[in-house]
Amino acid sequence: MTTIILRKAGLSFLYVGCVAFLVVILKIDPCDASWEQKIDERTGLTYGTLVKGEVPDSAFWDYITPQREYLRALFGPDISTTYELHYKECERLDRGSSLPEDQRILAYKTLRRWPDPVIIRGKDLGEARAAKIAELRMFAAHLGKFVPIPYQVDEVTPEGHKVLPDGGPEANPQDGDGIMDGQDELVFMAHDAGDRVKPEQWIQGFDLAVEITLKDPLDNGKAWCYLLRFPKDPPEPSPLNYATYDDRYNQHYNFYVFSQDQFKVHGGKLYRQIFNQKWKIPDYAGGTFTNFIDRLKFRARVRLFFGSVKMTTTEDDVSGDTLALRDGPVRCNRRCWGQMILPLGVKTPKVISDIIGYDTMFVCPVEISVPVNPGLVLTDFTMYAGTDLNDEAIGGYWYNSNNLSGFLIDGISTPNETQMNKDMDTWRLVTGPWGTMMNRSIWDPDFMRQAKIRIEFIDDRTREDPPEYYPGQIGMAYNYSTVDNLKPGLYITELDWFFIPFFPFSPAAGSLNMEKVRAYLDMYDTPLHISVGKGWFPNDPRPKGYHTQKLH
Ligand SMILES: [Ca+2]
Ligand SMILES: [Ca+2]
Ligand SMILES: [Ca+2]
Ligand SMILES: [Ca+2]
Repeated sequence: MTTIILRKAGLSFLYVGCVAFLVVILKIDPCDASWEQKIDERTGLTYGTLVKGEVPDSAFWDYITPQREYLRALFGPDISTTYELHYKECERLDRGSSLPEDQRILAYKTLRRWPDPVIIRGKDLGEARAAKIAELRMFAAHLGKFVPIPYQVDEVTPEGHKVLPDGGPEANPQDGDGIMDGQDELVFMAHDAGDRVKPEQWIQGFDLAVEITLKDPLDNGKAWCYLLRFPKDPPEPSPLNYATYDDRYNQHYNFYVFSQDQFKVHGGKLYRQIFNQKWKIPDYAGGTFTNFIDRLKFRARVRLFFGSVKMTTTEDDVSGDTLALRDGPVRCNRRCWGQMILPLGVKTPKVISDIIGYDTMFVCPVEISVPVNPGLVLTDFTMYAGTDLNDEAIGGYWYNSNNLSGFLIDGISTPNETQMNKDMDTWRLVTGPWGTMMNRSIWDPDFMRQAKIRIEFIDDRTREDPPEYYPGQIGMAYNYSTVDNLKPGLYITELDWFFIPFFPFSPAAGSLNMEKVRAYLDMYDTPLHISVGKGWFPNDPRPKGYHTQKLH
């Protein structure tokens, strides 16, 4: 019976786990209300307030404001974001300035890539391999200044486990050795690379310099940055912090997007779940800082014993919280657990998943390990996962790779919408004055072979889909998967949320800026080339989870 063991799997597979333990089928009863007045020590708010999502967001501004002030102080009043810095450098290229006036600049940055994180393993770092991580710093030349850039080294154990040292009950700082080993990862953003210079003309005190060159294979644009080692008194690193997690309010702060995740109470206990209930995009990223979603929905219908037993579960039936964190300046890896709460106290195995935030995106490797075929019990399961929007999204447009003319989000279903092409898409996107959210799913080919997946778009406020904060479905797009029998094996799928800054919204269907969409697809499909002196190797920007870290 209990033959499915879900280890380190991701969100959407949470529901598979319930099958294994389904011995009793009852309607799940919401907790009694006595918990509502209980006070959460970390916020001073009542459980009732937190569960309703009435959570302040001012800490986001405490996080972002000093960073924008730092950039203004460094580069002048018209640059308060890395986006403005990047496009100022791109404008320089558009003007055709190719000969730097400053003799110390050997070549201008010509790389136009914006979203890509750059991930280089220690084994590829030349002389910096085996360096003490604490002695390393990264710099780049921007607008005539040699400045520290955000970077982090994420250590990995020789067995392939991530070191997540920055908090949570399963933090494992003892597993890192402080040395840049072959499997450790140096991480920074491509947009932070700059002009080519000789570091010794700009800064003193280092005894080792590794010049890292990035090249876009599509247009040969290049940019450079420098990994320097300071045996004594290394200079202050950059104060920029592109992604972080605030456990008090269960909020993710990324430079270009704010996320509020759900609180949930099960059995009188408060959990900080990983399901989003608010996305807000600030004005300096092209949004209005208005929440445009109802919630992230992960739902499953399971049929057991040749269809004689049916059960529906939702994201509300899940307990879960943070296990461990690696909260660096460039990315924040939050490892969470989740568990279905079933009637009579029956619990499914814990599912573990990594959510990795960067400045404009969240990437989530979804891993499922099925050691034994559950077919004896499970007849089939249907799973749908997607984001329902709210009234603020009305007036926006929805697009995907198979429906490029787009649909108006107005809570009213049209024949065009119901008869759309429902084939699997490679990306989808919602955009409005409040900002832009693009999703990409990269499915495990072995899962794809066994599942029937189609894409649904429901924009109909009369079709309620509880539980939800706002009754009715508004611009709700989701994957609808049906699986009869899942063969034993490890399945790895990636779910991504991209928040494209200043995606030009115009209130007309079909006016999609494909260049900005493609930039986020190119990140994985045409990865940057990297050199640290001799030869080129490809960037490896895709996120790794628990198993994928080991497989690489
Ligand atoms: Ca190490
Ligand atoms: Ca951080
Ligand atoms: Ca519509
Ligand atoms: Ca709704």
